[in-house]
Order: sequence, then C-alpha cells, then structure tokens
Amino acid sequence: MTPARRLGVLLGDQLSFDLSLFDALDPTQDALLLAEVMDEATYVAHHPQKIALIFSAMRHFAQALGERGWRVIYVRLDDADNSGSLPGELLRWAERLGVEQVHLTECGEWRLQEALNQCGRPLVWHEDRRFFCSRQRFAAWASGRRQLRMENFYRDMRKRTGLLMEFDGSPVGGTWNLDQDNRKALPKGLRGPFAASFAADDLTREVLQLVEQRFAGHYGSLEGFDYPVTHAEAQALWQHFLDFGLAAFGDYQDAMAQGEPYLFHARISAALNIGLLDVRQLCADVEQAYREGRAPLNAAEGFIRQLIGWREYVRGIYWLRMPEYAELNAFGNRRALPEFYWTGDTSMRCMAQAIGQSLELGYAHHIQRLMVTGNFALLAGIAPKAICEWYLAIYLDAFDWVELPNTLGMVMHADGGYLGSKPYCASGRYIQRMSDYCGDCAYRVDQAVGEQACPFNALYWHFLRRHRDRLGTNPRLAMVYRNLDRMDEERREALWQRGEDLLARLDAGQAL
Ligand code: DLZ
Ligand code: SF4
Repeated sequence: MTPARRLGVLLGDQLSFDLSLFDALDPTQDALLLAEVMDEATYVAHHPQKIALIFSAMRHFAQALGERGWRVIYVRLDDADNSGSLPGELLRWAERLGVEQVHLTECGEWRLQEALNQCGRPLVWHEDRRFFCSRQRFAAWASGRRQLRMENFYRDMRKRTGLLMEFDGSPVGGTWNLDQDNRKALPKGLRGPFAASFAADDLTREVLQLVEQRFAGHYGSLEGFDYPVTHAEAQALWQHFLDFGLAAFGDYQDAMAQGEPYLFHARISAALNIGLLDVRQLCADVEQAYREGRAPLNAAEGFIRQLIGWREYVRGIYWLRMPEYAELNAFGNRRALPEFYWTGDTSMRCMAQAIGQSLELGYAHHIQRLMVTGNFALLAGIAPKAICEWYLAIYLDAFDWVELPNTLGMVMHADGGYLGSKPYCASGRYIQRMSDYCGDCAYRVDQAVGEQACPFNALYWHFLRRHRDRLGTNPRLAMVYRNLDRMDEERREALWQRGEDLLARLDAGQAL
C-alpha cells in the first residue's frame, strides 16, 4: 500500500467539492476516505431509499473526486475488512496508509462527532462552511439573549447576507416576513407541475440491489427510487423548480392535496443536506428570479426564509444545546408511537396520505410533517424520542441537526418553548382549510364527539385541557383557553371523554 501523508475523511452527507478540508490537503501526497458502514445505515432504521441515496451519491462523488486527481479510498459495505463503523474505518486506513494527520469536516450529528473524537487519535476538524452561520457565530448571537426567536435571527441573517435587501438597509418590499401570504389553500383543479425524474444508472442500480438485500427489514419502499445522486442531477432538479415551481411556491407553501406529494415544493432538501447543492447558489438564484420578475416576492422571501432563517436557526440551536436537548420532554409524554405510523393503515385520511407518501417516497412537505403527522403526535402525547426517531428514519433529508429541533422543539414543544413561542396544535379545521383530505375521510371534520367525529378535534381540546398548567398563561393561547372556558360544562366533558377514549384506543394498540 502506497503511504499517504494525510487522510481526509468525507462523511455521507459531506459530498461537496468546496469543503474547507480540501484547501488543507494536497492531492499529490494525501488521500481521501469515504466508507459505507453498517453503523451509520442502522443507528436508526433509515428508509431504504435514504440508504440508497447516500451510498449512490457517495459512489458518484468518489468517482468525480478521482477524476479531479484525488487519491480516493472507497470502502463498500460488503468489503471483507469493513469494520462497520466510521471511527473503525478511519483508524484502519490511517494506520494502513501511515498518515501523520487525519482531517475531517464538522459532523452534522453530535452522536457521530462524539464517537469520532473518542476514536483514540487526534483529529484536525474543519468548519462546515456550507452554512451561512457557523456554530460559533450562532452561539455569539444567542449569548445574552433572554429568548431566542427565529424572526430576530432571520432579520440578522438578511442584513448579514444582503439577501432581498435594499441599499438603505431595509427589506425589499418593506416587510421582512411574508408568512401571511404563504397560506393559500389550493384552488380546486390546480395541480403541481410534473415531477422531475432521474433514471438510475448502473452504479445506482447496483446500490439498489445491495440495499434490497441488506436492509429488507427497514420500513419504506425502495421501488420508484427517483432522487438525484450527482451534482448535475441535483442542479437539474433545482432548475426544474426555478422554472415550474417557484412562482407558485409562495402562495401554496402550506397547501396539501391528495395525490400531490410535492405540489410546488422544490424537493431539494435531501440533495442540499448531503452536499449536492450549495445554499448560497440557491438563495442567489431565487433572488435573481424575483428581481427579473419571474417570481413574486412572497415566493422568493418564503423560500429564502426557509434556508437562511429556519434551517440555520435550528442547526444553531442543535449545536448550542446538545446533548441535553435530545432528552427534553416538557409535557412528560410517554405514549408509544402508534403502529400506523409505520404502515399508513388508519382511517384518518390526512394521516394515511401523509404517512403513505412518506413510506413510498421518503418525503412529505413541511405542513404535512408539522400539522398532520406532527400535530397528531403532539395532541396524542407521543413520547418525543419515539416520534423523533420516526422522522429521522423515514425522511430522506433527515439528519439529527435538522430533524431533532424541528421535531422535538417545533412539533412537540418538548423543549418547553425554547425554540418556538407556542405549540403548533390544531384541530381538524386547520387540515380541512388547507387540504382536500377531509371530504374523503371516514371521519367527520365538523364533529368533535361521537364515533364518526374527527379525532383531531377532541384530541385538540384534550391536549389544551391536560396541559393548562403549562400553556394556560401563554398569551398566544389566551383566546383558545377563553373558548374552552366559554363552553358549557356538558360539552367540555363530552370532549374530554372522547379524547380519553381515543387515547385509550391508542394505548390498546388499536388503529384510529
Ligand atoms: C445517513 C448515512 C448513512 C445511511 N450511511 C452512511 C455511510 O455509510 N457512511 C457515511 O459516511 N455516512 C453515512 N450516512 C451519513 C452519516 O450518518 C452522517 O454523516 C452523520 O449522521 C452526521 O450528519
Ligand atoms: Fe384528517 Fe379529521 Fe380531516 Fe379526517 S376529518 S382528514 S382525520 S382532519
């Protein structure tokens, strides 16, 4: 084995050519390592398409690095000497190559960073510059603030990046946040654009076979795998969104419709989170589309807000608060995750649709995640760890840094309001307003008690009542508590009983 001076380790979600680690290494005397390992593929039972995406994208990236003149060591899952873990492979290759130093880019997940730091070899860490806001910068922003709020962070980021800003320092259009203009329901008959599609090449087909053989026990379908696995394909998906999705994205960002898994969403989150797209480029393209009149401001601002606001905000919170953040459970929830999250087998139409498409595609958009599957878990008092694990396993874009704060903090309010000022609890009425699900449902959205009544309705009031101690003083919930208090006693009791009954059914392992 020809020795190398230094070894650069690239993780499966670090598939970018412009990592700062490359600046520190020299292709003529250093080597790069990418390793498919069982530990990463199984620390949760990832959706088979997620494993396929990452392995295929890793193999394509290794090939591209080789073409650029790098010496690449690529470990396949089935290689005879594969130790099964990233620290194991790092040590094995550092020794075989006799390297002086091992270089890495900051991990996305605390778990893996800990494991690597404890591998017994000093490591040279590089900042992950694929984000606008470094961990240190976020910590500096957060320090001394009594309360962290996305909106304040977002405005700071707009000023810092200059995105959608006027020369005088004011936001383009005069308002920072057009969230109010992102909430239109889908007019009847309007459909999203045709979906971009990516044919599997030989390399991807080989990976699909491997995943089918080795991960048959994981939930989720491998059939119809249709994700970009190279930078060029990811760029094509992005261009498809710019051409056909962006203009209507703003209006219908929160809408849901049967048989429309993507609507006007870009579906780029998986490609972005593993490094196939560059966030700066995405933001610049969206701003340009707005300035050239190809997209309205509510679309451009709404999209940029997701990237430089929400996405970077949750990452900042993750690194600020880990590892104790993962243990938080402000409501003391202990209920197991209902079986139907793994099968989609429920009479609740909204849940069946959102879960069904998640199992089929490894994808659901933010409102399906927040206001359908997430809202149900919140109202039903599911244990945060159980629902967090589900999101982490089932979505192709899910890595702990982004999934955990979104699920534990935003969806479950399990951090007691650290990340968001109020829980996103809602009755069936919200789902009815934003979707066409209710018309085809076995339950009646206009009823709250009785066998036919939409479960979200009674569970909503049950949730508010059982957590009155914690939520009753929240000014943003004052009106709903007033409504609860105004109900006559009989109605309040009937709602409580219906809620109790639904929760008892969940505890007995029955589907709803
Ligand atoms: C998610 C994932 C999977 C399924 N497999 C691998 C792998 O075999 N090798 C690898 O380097 N990375 C993989 N990943 C991504 C890592 O889990 C990811 O780098 C960490 O979770 C940190 O974000
Ligand atoms: Fe979902 Fe209730 Fe509407 Fe059925 S009636 S689709 S359960 S919100």
